Amino acid sequence: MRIDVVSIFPEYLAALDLSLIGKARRDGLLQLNVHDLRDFTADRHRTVDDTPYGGGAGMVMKPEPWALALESILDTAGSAGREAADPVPEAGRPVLIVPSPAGEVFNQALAWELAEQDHLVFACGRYEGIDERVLEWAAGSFTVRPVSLGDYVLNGGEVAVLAMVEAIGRLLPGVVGNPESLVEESHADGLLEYPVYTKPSEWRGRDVPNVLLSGNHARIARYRRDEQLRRTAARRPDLIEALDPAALDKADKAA
Ligand code: 6GU
Repeated sequence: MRIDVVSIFPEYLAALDLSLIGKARRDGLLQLNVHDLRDFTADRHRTVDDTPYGGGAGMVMKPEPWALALESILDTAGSAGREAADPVPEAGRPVLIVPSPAGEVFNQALAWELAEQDHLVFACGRYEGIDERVLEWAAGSFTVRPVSLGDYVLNGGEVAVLAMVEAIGRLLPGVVGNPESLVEESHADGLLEYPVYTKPSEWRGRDVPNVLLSGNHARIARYRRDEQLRRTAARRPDLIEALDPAALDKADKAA
């Protein structure tokens, strides 16, 4: 997969050199390019923002640097054998993800969907956001998706991109050593994960639940499933409401 990130703070994205995602890059599973939006300005001050039409607080990102940055990415994108004037079929277009508290909410299902794409481009806005015409214009060559991490406000898209690239990157084939861990984890089955314990079996007066020491795999699986349901009902009742009744077994329903 190829990922491009455009930001006025490219240093923010340095964390993507670390850990699992950094290794995926070095292994060639993920090609990640970070671009400085100011490299696409033409004035002495490298200006990327201006005051909003209609008034109001804060500044808005100017459209032209964004268009030049996105065009330079398209120029180097997988258009092998295609003439520049040819329309790009919808399915083969890069996806332009615009982090914004006004976007659709990012979740595990969207992470899986984006992990199946060939090319993602993240446009990190700052201030009050990017001139809306950039998104309209970009829809001619990208599938444009404004995406939010949740109902709170960050100062810019960079931290959201770190979260999304990590969530997406770990789903790429070969990135996580044991793919089984992707199937068992939180949200894969619509429930939160069960609690986990390691040695020692008694620690500061607290015992590991006895069933986990029993060696009885059926009882352990039942205990874990019950804990998932209990936790999810307590912390995320919205997830219980959203469960497909067919996903519940007989013992679940009794609980
Ligand atoms: Cl994706 N961007 C910004 N600026 N704020 C957010 C967000 C994204 N998600 C939640 N708050």
